Amino acid sequence: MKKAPLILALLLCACAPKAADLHIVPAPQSITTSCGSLDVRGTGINCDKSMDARSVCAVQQFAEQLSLVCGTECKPSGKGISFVQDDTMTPEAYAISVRSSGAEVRASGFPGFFYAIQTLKQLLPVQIYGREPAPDAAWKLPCCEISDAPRFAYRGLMLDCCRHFFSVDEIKKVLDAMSVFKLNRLHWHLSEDQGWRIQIDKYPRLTEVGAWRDGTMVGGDWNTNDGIRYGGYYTKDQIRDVIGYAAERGITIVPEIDLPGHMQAALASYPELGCKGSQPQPYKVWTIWGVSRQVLNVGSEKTMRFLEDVLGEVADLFPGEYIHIGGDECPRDEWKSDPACQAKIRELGLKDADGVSAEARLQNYVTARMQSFLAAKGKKIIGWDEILEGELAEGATVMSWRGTKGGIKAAGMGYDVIMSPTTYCYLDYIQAPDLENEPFSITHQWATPETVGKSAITLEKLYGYEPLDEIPADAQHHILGVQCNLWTEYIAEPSYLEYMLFPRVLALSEVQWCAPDRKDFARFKADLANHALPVLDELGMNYRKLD
Ligand code: TNX
Repeated sequence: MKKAPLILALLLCACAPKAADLHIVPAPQSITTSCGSLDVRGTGINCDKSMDARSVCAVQQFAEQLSLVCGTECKPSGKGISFVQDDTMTPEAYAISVRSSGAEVRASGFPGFFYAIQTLKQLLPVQIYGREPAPDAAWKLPCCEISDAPRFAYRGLMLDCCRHFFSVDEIKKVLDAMSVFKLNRLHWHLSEDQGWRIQIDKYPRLTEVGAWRDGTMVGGDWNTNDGIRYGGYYTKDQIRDVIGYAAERGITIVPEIDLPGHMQAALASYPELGCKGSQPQPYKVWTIWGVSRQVLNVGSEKTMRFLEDVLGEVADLFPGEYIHIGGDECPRDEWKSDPACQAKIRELGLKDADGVSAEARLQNYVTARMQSFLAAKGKKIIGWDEILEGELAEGATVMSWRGTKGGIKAAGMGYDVIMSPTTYCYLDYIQAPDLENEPFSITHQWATPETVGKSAITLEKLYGYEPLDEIPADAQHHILGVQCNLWTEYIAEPSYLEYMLFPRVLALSEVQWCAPDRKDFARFKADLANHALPVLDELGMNYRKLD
């Protein structure tokens, strides 16, 4: 007689799916499962009256999508899934409780509700991402309790749309996928030696001239040029469209105007911004890759006005709090012989000292000026870790790319940091230690079959990145988050762009979202195979198949 309850309990346990069978990427903080499921065909989907309009809109879109794929309308009434405002929760946190009698979703605002919806979608058949009715799929949510919140607030991805240009539609496709995996920042690299990509009203030649180059070097050979005029740019209307599209998906765009180096396209447009006298030939939008020695003449007030005008328009256009001002790879040889730069150095009393040149300090001065200019417009700056050389003004955020040292140092000094080291986060690097079979990438330039193993950024390598390694406990709160970068010197086609992004962006999402104890590469790979990769298929995304 006593055995009956035990058998019943065992039966109940046996019918519940294991948490590991639910395949949510990035893995939620906590998830428990129980028996049964909630049929969502034609289910009621309700919003609490105190929810804000954006959240309600996100829920409505979910209801419309579910109605479409189930082939039965989900109504905003009746029993089913209830979205409930819960002000006690942190901004990005959410909780989901699914019982066979109904489901409840709690969050304190848009980000939480949006992420809850992403999780609900991952609990459903992959056709939820499609545009076709699929009435025969199993439209059931498994009974479960999920409570979740991200580890890091800044969960970024950078796209270089300068070396090669990608259409608004392609960017939206990437934003769609980013939102599924709960990334929340797209760092949009918009200016380069090889092309200027953003409309600036006050300087029309930036896009008339600077957006176009006379050909591109072929493969890794610097002595070649394919002779094909190449370029493109985004109008302000297109950019507003992208900003709005991203915002609906919980993503803020961080625009980058890379200064004072990587500016050759701007110099081709407005040669008077350069260091006169040092040019053997007129400036041209660059047709080769690398670090150009032709940089802005920052000794001239005219250049400063140009930068402020450009950043002013950028600040007016992008609603996010951050503007990235680049700062990387700026050779300062031209400044050494330029009279205006040297006069500025004297005027500011800058000296070679403590291993930092007067010219490096001149770059600090430019960074600080842009920072205070943007601060007056309510914006904060992010810069590549070179901005740390010399003295960096308070309030700047450092993006650590040359390994992790810059980030460790900056956090220790009290600066906010976004970790983006080449050693783990460079998606332009080859994905497998196989030079022969992987498509031509930047790694092919320097790696040999013997060394490629070291520089390859495999899915597993990226997955294993621990951003707080070597960060002292009292500085860890300065690590705002993690970002991967996709530089596109050798990436001209959308399908190759996607191949380099995926599935590595999914590994990135767990580095950004999950506490270390929630990470498990074997589980993650199973989640990919069983669910996340079919989701990418449904989104029409190209990706590298698992090994
Ligand atoms: C370094 S990362 C760069 C880029 C290149 C990239 C190639 C950084 C701030 N600068 O300009 O495209 O390497 O991997």
